[in-house]
Amino acid sequence: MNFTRRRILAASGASALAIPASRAFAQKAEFTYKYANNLPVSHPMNIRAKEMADAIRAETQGRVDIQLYPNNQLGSDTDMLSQLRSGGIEFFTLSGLILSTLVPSASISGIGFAFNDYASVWKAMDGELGAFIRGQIAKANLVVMDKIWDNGFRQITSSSKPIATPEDMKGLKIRVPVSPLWTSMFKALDASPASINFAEVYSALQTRIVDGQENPLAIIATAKLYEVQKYCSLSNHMWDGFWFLANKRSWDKLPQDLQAIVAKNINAAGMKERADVAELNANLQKELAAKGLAFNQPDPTAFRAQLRKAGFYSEWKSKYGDEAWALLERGAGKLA
Ligand code: X2X
Repeated sequence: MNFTRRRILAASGASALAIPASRAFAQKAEFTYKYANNLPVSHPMNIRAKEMADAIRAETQGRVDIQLYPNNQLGSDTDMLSQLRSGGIEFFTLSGLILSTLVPSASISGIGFAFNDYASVWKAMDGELGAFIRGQIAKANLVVMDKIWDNGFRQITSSSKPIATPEDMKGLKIRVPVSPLWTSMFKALDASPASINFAEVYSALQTRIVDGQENPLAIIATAKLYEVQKYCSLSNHMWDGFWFLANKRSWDKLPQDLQAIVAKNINAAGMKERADVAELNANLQKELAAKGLAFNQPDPTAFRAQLRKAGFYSEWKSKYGDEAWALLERGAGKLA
């Protein structure tokens, strides 16, 4: 077993990542910045972010101290996005799809069944499509790091029935994150999507406000969603990633040499997080099955055909515009 999986299994509660007061740098930091996110402390995002914060503290001789606030401690994604914009927090990682509530084209990477594998994801997101999206994010007055962090290919879980064909989606009460693209996609599949922030997902499933949700295996495992779900359909229906964002005023306060150290370490941590998540998503099925989740592997062709029939691709192509859509298809192949 690799080290990430061992740590995820060993980690329990916030104590696993409690940050000890840094004794190495007794003086108060010049820049004490908050980094907040929505994921459990045991997810590779928080494991790598903690290493990253330590490395930044060391490399800046204690001048920059990034403090982690994982697991929606500071509120839901919606709350954290407004805190980021107002300067209440300095750093935040957010799915491009949720960011699209502010930067509409940021959801384009989540179009259903666009990417077949990680090779095409990274080629697009580290290439022209990613550069285009980052340009749009910058226009919204936010700073975004070059390397997007991985969330993964998403899978559908439910407490009521296995999802094998598009017909099984009919009327399924399924939680989706707060994003027009997500709602549109699951409506096109004839499901009944409910927009709910991740902070509320476990309890929404537990109390049966919704029957299902969709997320990569690394999140189903670390957020313990398997405790409140029975079936998992390996639909790989979309890829999702987290942009590492900064408040512009706070970022501009950092002298250039410190900006360079911070950006370098954030991007390097993101690359490690990508490797961790890809490995987890490839290997967690057995562990989750042992915990009682029943897996099935649907044929994606029928789902894609249903989306096409419902007009999903042509609708979103006209929303994003030809330029952005061409960049997506350059990485993903012909969609609409
Ligand atoms: O809200 C979700 O489902 C999550 C954790 O995958 C995102 O942040 C998009």
